Amino acid sequence: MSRSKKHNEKLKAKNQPYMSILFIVIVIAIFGSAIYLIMSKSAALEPVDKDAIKMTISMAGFEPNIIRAKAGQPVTINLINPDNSHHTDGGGVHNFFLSGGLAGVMSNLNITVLPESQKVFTFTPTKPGEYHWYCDSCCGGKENPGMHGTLIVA
Ligand SMILES: [Cu+2]
Repeated sequence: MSRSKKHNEKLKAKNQPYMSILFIVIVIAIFGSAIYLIMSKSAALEPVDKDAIKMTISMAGFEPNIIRAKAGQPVTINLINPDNSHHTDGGGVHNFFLSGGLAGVMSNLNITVLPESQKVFTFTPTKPGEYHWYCDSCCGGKENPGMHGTLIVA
């Protein structure tokens, strides 16, 4: 009996270094995956339309979040979403919602940009004034204070 107990303890001691190595490998795998997910978020997307206003939309909000335009002149925006689909809030999907009529445009602007992609769109505001746009996706959207912007039409 005591001999078998001794034998078991010997085995345990023998396996200890392997368990430590296994533990370290698992820790490295977990941290490696986490770092990969975080880094892949910042993958830079080059705008497809170099003449357009480059605007980034992410969990950090709109950048820039103020646009100046002249009434009657078209505005083209290259909207880039660098967020990946691993975001728990809305799956990295964002959008640009500007209520129609307010800026003199015929209908609502409702441009949805999927994770790690971009969209180019053009509209022509006709009435001078200050207009509000926001993100209307489930990232927090309108309720998220960072997900807003202002269009100033002169
Ligand atoms: Cu959003």
